[in-house]
Amino acid sequence: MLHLQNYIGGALLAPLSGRYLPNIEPATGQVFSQIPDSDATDVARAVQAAEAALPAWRLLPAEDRGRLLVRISELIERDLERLAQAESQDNGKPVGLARVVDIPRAASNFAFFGTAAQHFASETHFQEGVALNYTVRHPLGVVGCISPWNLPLYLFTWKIAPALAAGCCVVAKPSEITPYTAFLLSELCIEAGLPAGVLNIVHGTGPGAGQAIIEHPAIKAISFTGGTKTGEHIARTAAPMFKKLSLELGGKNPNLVFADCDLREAVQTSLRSSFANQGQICLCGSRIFVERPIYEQFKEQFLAGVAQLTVADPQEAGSRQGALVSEAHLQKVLSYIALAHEEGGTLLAGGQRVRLDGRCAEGYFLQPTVFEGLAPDCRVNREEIFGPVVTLTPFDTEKEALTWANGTEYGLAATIWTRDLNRAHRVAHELQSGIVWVNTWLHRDLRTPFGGMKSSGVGREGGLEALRFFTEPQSITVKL
Ligand code: TXE
Repeated sequence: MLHLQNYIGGALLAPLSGRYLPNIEPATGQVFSQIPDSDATDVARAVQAAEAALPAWRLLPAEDRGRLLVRISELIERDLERLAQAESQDNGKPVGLARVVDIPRAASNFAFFGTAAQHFASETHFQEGVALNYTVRHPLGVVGCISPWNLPLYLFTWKIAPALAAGCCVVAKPSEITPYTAFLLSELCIEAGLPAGVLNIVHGTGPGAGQAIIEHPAIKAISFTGGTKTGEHIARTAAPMFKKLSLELGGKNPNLVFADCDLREAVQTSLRSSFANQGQICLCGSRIFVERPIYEQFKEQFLAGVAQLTVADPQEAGSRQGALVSEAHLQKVLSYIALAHEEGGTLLAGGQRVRLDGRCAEGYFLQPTVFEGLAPDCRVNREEIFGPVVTLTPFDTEKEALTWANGTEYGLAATIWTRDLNRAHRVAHELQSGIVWVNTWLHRDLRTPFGGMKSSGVGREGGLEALRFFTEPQSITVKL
């Protein structure tokens, strides 16, 4: 059986304890690899390697640093098919999705920040004949990157690439539920000639390896994406040590469909924003509010689309819905379906676990599920489910839609469907969301600031924001 290894000091290493954890393929429910169950001793080794690599890495010209990152991007593109297969096997997502979203985006992350490294300059200003002020942005040093299981390589590289571009050395931990592509990335980094210790990848659990990263005194910053509860715990641990924190947490995103929208487009995109990656994307729009005059029409067309979403083996070309990531997560989502019934919802589609034949007989499949008739402030409409479950609710006024849209503790992303330009701007401005899409969804430009308001997180990733996060400004004043 495949045994993944840690990537520390440029080498692939077994965990010091010799302990491994089973890694399950969600589509089959079977163990397909073993991953290092690393602990604080492995993390300490990784930090030591990163500290040793830091003096040379931070002084390497940005052009050379950038070239190495672009080389990694090219190797990801070369191995796209192999990485897509690995991502699908490890996560349960349709391989077709990994091929067009996850892996190309991982390559873009390295290419984007590899080139950005050369364009990141700091400010200077002349103080009216008395002084010259300039700002130096020092790399923070050794930083920690911790990522989740839903978009494994995509989100892992979204943190690592800017940290490296900024001149930091990294100790990173992928989710223990989906570690495979992070391991394949370590092989590509060796092939690309990334200097030893610049990037270290330590596999293991949150309480084991993750906790050791957030507690380590030499790690100056933590960039984390994951659950809101874990984010709270990380903030409580790291803030008293004055570590810089970037936290990308949960969402309960509203999708506002106004009567004047392009209905066909709104329905088609809402199917994606509801069910892509089995609804396991923090940006998915799980609360769909539809203006009453088109409510029935939207519902009919939406349900017709849901009926076309074939739940199948993620390796099959026609699979539109793969497996959920784990049995535990499937049970969590099923508990919300039970709650939706208790809270008085009417089931319009799905609601049941799917048992497939053959190799997927033990897989974690669920029908795409739609409810209506739930109060906007009920638990199902306030708490993050993170699965293929959405609610439909009619609204009568813009004000009502906005009140409901903003009525959760989260504030990550929102979508507006309308042809009225004034309304689009007005509503976007009133939404308590870090990201607003008008007549589109998951339209990403890596230069834009990415992140949430309220309990959806702290800080922004993307573009120059990420490079600023991984650097510390120093102001120098020269008297004339
Ligand atoms: O995430 P965790 P889980 C949401 C979603 C999901 C819920 C829980 O609602 O149902 O979170 O998912 C590491 N110190 N999202 O439990 O635990 C962990 O090992 C340091 C939304 O799987 O937050 C993994 O690498 N690290 C989300 C990472 O944190 C710790 C994506 C995320 O895992 C740690 C995923 C600790 N003490 C889930 N404990 C999004 N915003 O996209 C855990 N980890």
